[in-house]
Amino acid sequence: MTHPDLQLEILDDVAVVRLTRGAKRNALSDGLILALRDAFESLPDTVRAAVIDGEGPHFCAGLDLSELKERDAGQGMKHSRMWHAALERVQYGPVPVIAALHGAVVGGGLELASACHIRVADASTFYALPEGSRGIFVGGGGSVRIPKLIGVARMTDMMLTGRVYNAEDGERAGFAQYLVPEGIAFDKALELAKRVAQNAPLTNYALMHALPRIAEQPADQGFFTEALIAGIAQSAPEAKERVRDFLEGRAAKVAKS
Ligand code: 1HE
Repeated sequence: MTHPDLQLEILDDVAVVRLTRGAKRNALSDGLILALRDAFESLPDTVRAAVIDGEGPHFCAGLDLSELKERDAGQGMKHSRMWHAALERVQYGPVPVIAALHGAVVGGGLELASACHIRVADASTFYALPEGSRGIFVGGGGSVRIPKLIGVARMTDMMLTGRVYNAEDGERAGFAQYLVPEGIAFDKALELAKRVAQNAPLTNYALMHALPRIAEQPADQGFFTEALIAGIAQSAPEAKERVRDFLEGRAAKVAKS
């Protein structure tokens, strides 16, 4: 993966994937979207968690509007499917991904953030879906993923009225799981990624690949799938070792935060 607007850095078992197109507010060109897909397809086997970050004052301004040229319906559909394929690699790739958010998280930038597993926002973050006022629609999976975070009603309002959520209101609405002071979203995301990287790989895999599917299933099927995954996870040697470590006093207790 080499693209001038994407940087991949490996810090032990954590990959840091950084959008480096700050001058254009990290607007996502087709080339950059494909590079993101490639980056998550070819992470080294040693990587156990990833952080996505954006250079400059904003996380991401969404679709590169300068590329929004005349497309017919079929080309528009294929373009959207290209985004789907790339963000699917983020959500259902090899490792949990933590987004470090600051400044604008808008349009396709919010779609990218919503494909990640954990979102850490700093106090400068704001969220919007300007597609509504640009005469277009979300095309990067936003209509599937964003309502799961904030609900259909809030997303409808954002697109109809151009409403912008600030960092605090955004956290309350469900965009981000963590809200931190300005300037430290990356540090917090990296700290969380290091923690996530210590989990048993099968637990992380189940959380990424099984949980969202179970949550979509009717309860009866969900309970059954859960039982299958629970059985598989607890049978792994690493799970047995971790439980033994706790019972023999070698593992940390759960502590109040
Ligand atoms: C861009 C883009 C972009 C900035 N495509 N070039 N997204 C939007 O509708 C958001 C559009 N952007 C903005 O509202 C603002 O740029 C920001 C709030 C993100 C940042 O404002 P600011 O004042 O810090 O920066 P700026 O001066 O507006 O932009 C700096 C440069 O970045 C400028 O280029 P320059 O050559 O004049 O320096 C901008 O043109 C450029 N730039 N955003 C292209 N998005 C799968 S479908 C997804 C559909 C969508 O994502 S639609 C929503 C698109």
